[in-house]
Amino acid sequence: MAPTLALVGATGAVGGVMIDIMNARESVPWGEIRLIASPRSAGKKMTVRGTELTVQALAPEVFDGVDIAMFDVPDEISAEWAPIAAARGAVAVDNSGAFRMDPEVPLVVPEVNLDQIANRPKGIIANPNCTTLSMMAALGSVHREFGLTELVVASYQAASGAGQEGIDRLQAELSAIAGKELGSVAGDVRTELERAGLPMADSPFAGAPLALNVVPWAGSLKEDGWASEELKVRNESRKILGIPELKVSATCVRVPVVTTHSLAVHATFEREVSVATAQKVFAEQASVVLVDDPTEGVFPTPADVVGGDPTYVGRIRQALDFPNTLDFFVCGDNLRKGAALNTYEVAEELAKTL
Ligand code: 11C
Repeated sequence: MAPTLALVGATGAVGGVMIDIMNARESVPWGEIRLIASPRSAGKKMTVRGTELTVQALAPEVFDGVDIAMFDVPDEISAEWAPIAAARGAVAVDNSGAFRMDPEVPLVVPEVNLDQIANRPKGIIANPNCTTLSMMAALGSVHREFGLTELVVASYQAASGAGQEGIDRLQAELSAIAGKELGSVAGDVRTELERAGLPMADSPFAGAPLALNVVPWAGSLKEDGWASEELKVRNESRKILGIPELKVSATCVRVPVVTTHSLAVHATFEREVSVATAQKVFAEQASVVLVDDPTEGVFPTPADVVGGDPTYVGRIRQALDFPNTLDFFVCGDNLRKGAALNTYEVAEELAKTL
């Protein structure tokens, strides 16, 4: 019998992308599809693959008969409800941070460690953070070729990483400053936004303007001045790649881009590297698109790749002063491969095993 799929968080930004992905698939393996959300959204009608479905309120019974439940909800909701779904017989594929570092929960990127989906004693599989995910298909492919030992990354993260609130805030800031001559005097953007009724205290971006700016902060404050996003990149990269001692240092930065995270990657390997081999490896990875022709000014940018499924890689260079080291730039849509698509790909792979 075709498996039953539940989508928990169906009315959120990532839930909407999951529905778009299902609608765009030539075929899906599902029999029944159930849409689930908070009681506030229950009763809402949404169309999936031509059928109008009514959103159901999150409750234990909605998981009865469900084979796979994709979750895109806040950490505390997943922490409570993914185990309930699993106890009712579903495999939960969870996009929150609640279970990612649990040793009994695999953290899966199909291009890198698909074999891990079978290893799920809690009936839960975790989906990585969108920043980690945005580079992982590309990084995994060069790791297989050269053997990764050290990773230094700087992220350029889009506003939608902070959800619909992040998108709305960036759009409001851009509207408030449009056509004004700002950005040449310290503090003028901040003052103009406050004047326009956009107090910094209300911003999801660490109390700094995002328009005409970059903000060297993403997530919450952790020990010794690290931001949670930076520690997620370190811990999750180690777990996905299966290199527990991997040396990682990350700096996460928010930029005024609506959707698509970018990362500047400085990766050191056990074996000798070459740009030509790296380009070949990237080109051969099905979910990576090589966009790398410096003579023609060709490289990936968020504005050019947003809405796409692949990870786009360019600016590939052999680091001049660091042996066995590559520098490259990746862009990936943080709502698609960075969240909804990877979760859905894991669900599709699971469906083949049921
Ligand atoms: C951001 N990467 O850009 C975050 C959003 O752990 O799933 C995703 C947070 C997470 O703000």
